[in-house]
Amino acid sequence: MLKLHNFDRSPFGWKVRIVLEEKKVPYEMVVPQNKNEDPAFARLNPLRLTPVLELPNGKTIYESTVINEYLEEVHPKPAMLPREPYERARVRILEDTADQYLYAAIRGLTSSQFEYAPPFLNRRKPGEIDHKLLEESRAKVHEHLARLEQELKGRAWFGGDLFSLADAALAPALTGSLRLHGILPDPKLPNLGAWIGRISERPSYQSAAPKEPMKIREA
Ligand SMILES: N[C@@H](CCC(=O)N[C@@H](CS)C(=O)NCC(=O)O)C(=O)O
Repeated sequence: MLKLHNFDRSPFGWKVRIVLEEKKVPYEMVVPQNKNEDPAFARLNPLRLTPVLELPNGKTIYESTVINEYLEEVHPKPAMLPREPYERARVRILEDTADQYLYAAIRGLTSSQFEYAPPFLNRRKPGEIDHKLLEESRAKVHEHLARLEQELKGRAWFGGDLFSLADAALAPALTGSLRLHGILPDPKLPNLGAWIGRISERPSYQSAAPKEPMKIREA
């Protein structure tokens, strides 16, 4: 059986779990114990990041986007990439937006206001908040959300009629982090609100969601 080395609350692990669940691929969830020091973990992924997909023959695949592309190739049904090349590229651009740009802005939003103490984000004392980073990050997040709202115009999913790799990649940010930060849902972003409603009903999303999500602890 496939093994997925990842953490319950990890957004990148969550993104891969949605694809595994959507494609109904059985897998064993393995939570790393000491990934930064354990040499065995470095053999799974020399970058020491999760998620890592371990194949039954012991070979490993890391980087969530690469893992999901592998799953799409090996388990093509249901398809999570459209057939037409431009539409495939569009889905990949949206996935890349989530991974590289939206998460960077969310990280700024979090670190400027909170100390990371899983399962809590501890709110910093007023004098310790990095207001410059907070405002820059908030502006970037809103810029991305305005664009994503447009991408959903006339579409049920980021992949159009298809629940796509981009939908899986965006789910942890749009339904997890940004909900926690009170940024979504937002009545000014109705397409994103409707998408959140739809994905929340999806069995793959429900099975893949963190069992113990992050919580805010006020100062
Ligand atoms: N580009 C990587 C990012 C993976 C990543 O940042 N993973 C986080 C967990 S969500 C991690 O392992 N963080 C721990 C660390 O940086 O040591 C991917 O898409 O898989």
